[in-house]
Amino acid sequence: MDTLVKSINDNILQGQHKIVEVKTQEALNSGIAPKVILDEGMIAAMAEVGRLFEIGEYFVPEMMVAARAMKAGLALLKPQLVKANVKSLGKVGIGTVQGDLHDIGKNLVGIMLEGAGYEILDLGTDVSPEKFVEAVKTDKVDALALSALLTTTMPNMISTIAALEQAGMRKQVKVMIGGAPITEEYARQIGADGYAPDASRAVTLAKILIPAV
Ligand code: B1M
Repeated sequence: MDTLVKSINDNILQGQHKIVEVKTQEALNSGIAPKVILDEGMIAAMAEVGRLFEIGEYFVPEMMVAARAMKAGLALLKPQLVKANVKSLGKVGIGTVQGDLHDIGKNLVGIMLEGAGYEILDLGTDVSPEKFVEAVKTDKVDALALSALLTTTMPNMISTIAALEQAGMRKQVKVMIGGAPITEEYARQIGADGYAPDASRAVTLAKILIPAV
């Protein structure tokens, strides 16, 4: 691994957001591909944070500072990942489901979709089924992208789909889902239109689900 990329990875693990910012800028200036910085420097570091949390070496405060450090670096990568697109390919409402506060993956999916030419309505985290329904009614989104990182909040994807059905809006919106505990099988089970395991495959899925106009 490149030493700058390794330094980004190490400093995310240590929650050093200012150093992550500096090293990310240096890595970009030295011509390292944004995708390498993202995958090897940032996403790999967050996976390690999760592992350390699981074995009891990290606790919630360490996860929080690591997340802040990743966000600081991601903000610098965003302009490189999002290229200006003149015509919108469609509008996607994106949010983390009710009860769930994890937003890094959701933000990354939003950035990649935006980069691919979709208009993004970011509904934030802890989004209630009613708020998702409102986005379809009022903001006329073509698709909803639901994110869940906790096994305990996955069922809120079911509640969201049920709320869309109850409001008579299920047929007019595509529902795509993702997040670490989500699987293709789960998407099928709950009647979602599709599942994407990561941000770039969320773009591929959006292209399939949202017909080009
Ligand atoms: Co949380 N947390 N956390 N946490 N946290 C996990 C998810 C956990 C797996 C850690 C672990 O035990 N190894 C575990 C969940 C266990 C489980 O449910 N089975 C866990 C836990 C337990 C908790 C708390 C309950 C801890 C506590 O309080 N005791 C608590 C819950 C709070 C809540 O939400 N109500 C909690 C809190 C937090 C922090 C606030 C401290 C912080 C989040 C900060 C933030 O997001 N602003 C945090 C963090 C940082 C993590 C880990 C370490 C990293 C998550 C992350 O950002 N990954 C995480 C461990 C892990 O995931 N390995 C963990 C990087 C990100 C780029 O990946 O989010 O997977 P990810 O997104 C990917 C794909 O999943 C996909 O694309 C993204 C990019 O490729 N994707 C989609 C995501 N959404 C999509 C939507 C789509 C498509 C693809 O739509 C189409």
